[in-house]
Order: sequence, then C-alpha cells, then structure tokens
Amino acid sequence: MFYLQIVREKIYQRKDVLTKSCDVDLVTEWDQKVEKLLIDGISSKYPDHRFIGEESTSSGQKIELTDAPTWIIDPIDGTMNFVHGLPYTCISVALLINKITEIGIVYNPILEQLFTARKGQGAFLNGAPIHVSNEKELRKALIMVEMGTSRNREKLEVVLQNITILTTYVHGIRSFGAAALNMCMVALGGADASFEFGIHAWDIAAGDLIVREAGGVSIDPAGGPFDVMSRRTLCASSMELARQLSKILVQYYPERD
Ligand code: LIP
Repeated sequence: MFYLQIVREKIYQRKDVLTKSCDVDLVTEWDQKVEKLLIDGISSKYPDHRFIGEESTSSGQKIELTDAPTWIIDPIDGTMNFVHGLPYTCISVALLINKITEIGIVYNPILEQLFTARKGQGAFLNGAPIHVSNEKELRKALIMVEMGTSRNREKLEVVLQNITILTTYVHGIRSFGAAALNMCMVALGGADASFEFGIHAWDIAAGDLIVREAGGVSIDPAGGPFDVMSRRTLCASSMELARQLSKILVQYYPERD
C-alpha cells in the first residue's frame, strides 16, 4: 500500500519539519499525506463513517466522538523518531462503534511488526497470538515511560518526578517515543506496563484494545476506568500491577481531547 511505502522510504531521507504546539511537537508533510490516504481509502468503502485524525485535528477540525462508527487515526505515531530516522514509528488505527473499540491496528512498517486486535478475538503480532507477561509485582516490572513533547513546566515536573520515583521501585524504565508501540510492548509481554499523561486519543485508542485483547488491563492512571478522550493512559500486564503503579504516580490532568 502506498502509505506504507511513504513511511518506509521517507524515514531515512531528509524531511522538511514543521512544528505544532511547541518547538518539539513535530509534523511533516508525510504525516499529513498518510492521514489523507487512510481517510480517503476508508471513506470510499464506508462513506458514512467518521474520523478523528491527528493531522486533521491540527488543521482545525473539531474532535467529536459520537456513537457513529469512528476511525481514530495517528498516521505516524512517533513523528520525532520518523524525523530522525529512528525505526520506532508506526501507523495507529482504531475503529470505535458506540464509543466502544472494535478494532485496533498498530503497524511499524520499518520493522514489519503488525499488531492487530478485534474485540473478543484476541491480539496478534503478524498473525500469531500474543499475551501479556502476567507480571504482578512492581519491583520486578519493566515500565514504558515518555517525556512527551509538551514543554509546559508543570507537566515536565510531573514527568521527572515520576521517573525519579519509579527508578527506585522497578526493574527498569524504557521509552520508545511512540505511545502506541509502548502499549504494544505490554501486549507482547516485552514490557509490563506503560503510562503517559498528555497524549491524545489517536496515540492510545488502538493500543488500548490490543493490550486488553492480549490479556492485560487498561485504566486511567489514577485507577478509574480508561477514557480514550482523557489524554491519560496506564496499561499493564495485570490489574495488581496497574493498581500498584497508579498508587505511586504523581498525577497530571491535561485538558481533554
Ligand atoms: C507522540 C506519542 C508519544 C508522546 C509524544 C507524541 P506523535 O505522538 O506517541 O508517546 O510522548 O509527545 O504525542 O505526535 O508522534 O504522533
């Protein structure tokens, strides 16, 4: 498919980079092209379906999640990695009907890792079933964290406080620079939990279903139910682990999507 070729070819080429909310919130013409190709392709088959896309939203489209079938799309999650040629970048697509996620797809076309899930039917990597690690103890866990691209002082303080706190509690912390891939690592059992404040619906909608279908849990970082529009996510290999993590995290509440 043409949009996959774009990501594969352009990742190692020089790109013109624009910024969005701040100097490190990057976008390229390729993010915009991939999103347009995806929306055009899906619309031609399902003309009544609606879309929430990262780049359409940046160009001013209002985010509105209704009960109608809605595709939530991040054309290039990990844009910073894409800009630098770091091969941890993916396309993240979820289909929600009645606000419930039915399909989740996360594809890293560089490393050719295709994560898929359908509600009630399990999660898969390149067609083979995947399962979370089942780790229950925070002190033995490998946790995915992110700095994020906001340079808001209060947000940065929370991120750094959480990294400091976690360092003394867990086996290790890792950061891929793409929320969807972090969540897929939990689904795969390669990491035990992932959390982030300030991400958007398009970064987490597909990953949420993939983790749950792999046997994991997905909640709000303060312990309540996951809300795709809240810009807050915590997923883990077990509810025990998720609860331990949520208890020690310093919380941050960004404006909702
Ligand atoms: C990115 C997320 C990442 C987060 C970045 C950014 P993008 O998405 O995947 O987890 O830390 O701030 O939001 O902008 O590359 O699609």
